[in-house]
Amino acid sequence: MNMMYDVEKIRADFPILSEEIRGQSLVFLDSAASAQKPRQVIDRVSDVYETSYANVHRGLHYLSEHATAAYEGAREKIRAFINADDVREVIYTKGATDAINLVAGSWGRQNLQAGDEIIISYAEHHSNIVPWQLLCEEKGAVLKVIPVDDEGAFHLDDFTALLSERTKIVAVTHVSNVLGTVLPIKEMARLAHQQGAVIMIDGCQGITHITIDVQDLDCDFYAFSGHKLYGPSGIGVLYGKAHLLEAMPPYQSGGDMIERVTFAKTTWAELPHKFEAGTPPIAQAIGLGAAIDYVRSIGIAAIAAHEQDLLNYTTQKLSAVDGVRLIGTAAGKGSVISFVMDCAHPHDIATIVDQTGVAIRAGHHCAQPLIDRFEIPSAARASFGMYNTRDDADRLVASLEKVKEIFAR
Ligand code: 7TS
Repeated sequence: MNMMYDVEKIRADFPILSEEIRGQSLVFLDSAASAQKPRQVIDRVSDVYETSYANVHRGLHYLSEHATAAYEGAREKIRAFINADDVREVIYTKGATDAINLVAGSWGRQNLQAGDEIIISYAEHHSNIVPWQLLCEEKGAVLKVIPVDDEGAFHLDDFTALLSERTKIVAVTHVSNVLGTVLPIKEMARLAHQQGAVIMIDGCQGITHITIDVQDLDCDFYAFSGHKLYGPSGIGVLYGKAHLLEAMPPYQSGGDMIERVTFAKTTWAELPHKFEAGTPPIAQAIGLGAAIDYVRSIGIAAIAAHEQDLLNYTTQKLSAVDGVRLIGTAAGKGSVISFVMDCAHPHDIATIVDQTGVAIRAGHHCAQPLIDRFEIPSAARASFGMYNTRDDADRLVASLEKVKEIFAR
């Protein structure tokens, strides 16, 4: 354990962690679905509404100028956080799903033709499968899927075998939300570019545990949601290389994304506004800026090291529980643990551990093809955030013993 990492101090920043759930202290092991929020984010959002709220980019009055500065200031924080070259490359979206749909709906519609190929991986969330399927249907393009082995690992030669001169875009997750597997995206970007394809990374589970440098990765697009990064829901980000975004048509249209409208012809606003039609999630964007400040004050590397410790500890403990099978054991994996038990369905597991105040996720995790691949009905999943402790892991393991007792009866 890292002695410098003061998890109790961090926990004190998250008001919900002192709530009692079913009469017991909360053990929150579902941060991969959505993370809890620190006081610093909650306060920043209320502060916007209490002292400085107005619509952005429109008004010439004090409050609007103030809100615009904070909203655009948050964009700069995001730029620095992912080391984008230019703040115009940071597009606010509703979330990762919205960001991926933007790439498919704008770049995809513009650049794909019948017979072209899109490569995804077996471990994609539905939000990085279905938009590409719809695009394939519309364009007569073909979806190719990188296989995964029984440990949950991906192999670069399987990827290169799928790459061809017909590949137009590679759209893969950075980290699997079910297996925890980290994909070698920097190498994949290099290989995709060699074939003249672009690469989009679904960074939902990467941004929270890995220091992201989009220039070093040389990815063309990187998408993530604010709510998994300890920020508000309803806000997300699409990073895109400026020259690609500049050449892309608008995705949605309306106010704020125009330069000049006449009934005869309309021209578009400059980046990033071209892709931000309508009144945006103002307080949410500012809240995401506060979340990034908070995360940076602790440090992604320190958070990741803490979570790795929990992952190793919990993996060891869970492996020792009779009848537990772990799903996803690839080397270097991130801090989610999916599992099934001989004695109980994952939904029953989640319901019973919930009775003891322990929140885990169960189901297909919006990754049905992956669940089918492992020939399981669904999976239970514990996922860690910066505020979890070994004690949380012990509470989970103790609850699983209870599951066994109940189903052994
Ligand atoms: N991509 C990945 C890898 C995800 O884990 C998720 C959400 C999404 C995309 C979609 O994000 P959204 O914010 O646009 O909805 N993952 C999960 C999960 O694992 N459990 O609940 C949601």
